[in-house]
Amino acid sequence: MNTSAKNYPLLLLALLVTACGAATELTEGNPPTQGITAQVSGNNLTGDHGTVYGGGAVTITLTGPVEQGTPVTWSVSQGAIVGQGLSATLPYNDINRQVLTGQPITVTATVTTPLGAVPITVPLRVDDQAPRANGGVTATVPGRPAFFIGENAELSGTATFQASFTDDGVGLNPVKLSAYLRGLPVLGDVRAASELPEARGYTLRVDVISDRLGNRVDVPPGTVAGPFNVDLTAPVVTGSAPQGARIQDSTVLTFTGTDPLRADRTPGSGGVTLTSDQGGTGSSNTLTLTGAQLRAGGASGPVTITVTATDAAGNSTTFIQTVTLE
Ligand SMILES: [Ca+2]
Ligand SMILES: [Ca+2]
Repeated sequence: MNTSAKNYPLLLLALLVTACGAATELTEGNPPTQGITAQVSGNNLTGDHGTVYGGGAVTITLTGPVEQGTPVTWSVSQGAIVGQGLSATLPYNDINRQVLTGQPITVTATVTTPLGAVPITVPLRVDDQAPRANGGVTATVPGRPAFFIGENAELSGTATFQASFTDDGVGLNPVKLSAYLRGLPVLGDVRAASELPEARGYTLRVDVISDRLGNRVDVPPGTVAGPFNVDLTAPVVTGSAPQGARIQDSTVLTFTGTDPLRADRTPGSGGVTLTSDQGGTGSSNTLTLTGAQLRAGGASGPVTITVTATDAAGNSTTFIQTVTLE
């Protein structure tokens, strides 16, 4: 990026218009600084908002008809600058990481010439700020808002993972989550519970959170979510009566839901709840339904009962029972 001293009157005019709200006539007799340019170097990206520097020190050097040893005073509209002769550096330090990001800044080199002090201004955009945590690591299940993955959370295959960070400057690099099982890596860049084998005791870790200029969040190594469990298998339902059984008012139909072992041979998430389209009385992992309850609901003769069983992770299955109410 080059900013010629030729632009100085225009820049000053613009500054005066901004500052005073009115144009002020420039006087004649500008010092002969034409040809002095400022060269900016450092890590940078060019996008919609022009070139943005950052993620490391930025150096500004005056070139052109200006001699080594010429006195130059350096300043910056905010943050810190270290100037030495014809060159200055915006250091990548704590202060600059906090204040340089977000709005254009101006570096000014005031060159002392025999005819007076001449400022060379260099407008710059800098992003030295790392992304911010904005909700952390959450899971989402369709139909539910995102939730933090609490200890021993039971997740079905419909759960997806998100790491929520925002960047005030050039934008994020994708944040990748890695799944670990009992301390060992299982899958990098995991997006959904369905990508993981069914098991208990997963954790999620994040490797690097950085923006596109390389400003990094200092994430200590280790767990960012969990431990949580993945349960991909719906409960199994059994009924106490054979299909097509003839029943009376006094008959009690009992439906029982059991959650199979996971693939890693640990118990399923359990907590099975049962409901039916014909009502009934649920308790723990059973549902009871009497002939009298069916009749009270308007049933008579052949009846089809649809029982739904759901485990703690949200996996559900349906079971159809046919009976004839006598
Ligand atoms: Ca940034
Ligand atoms: Ca299950």
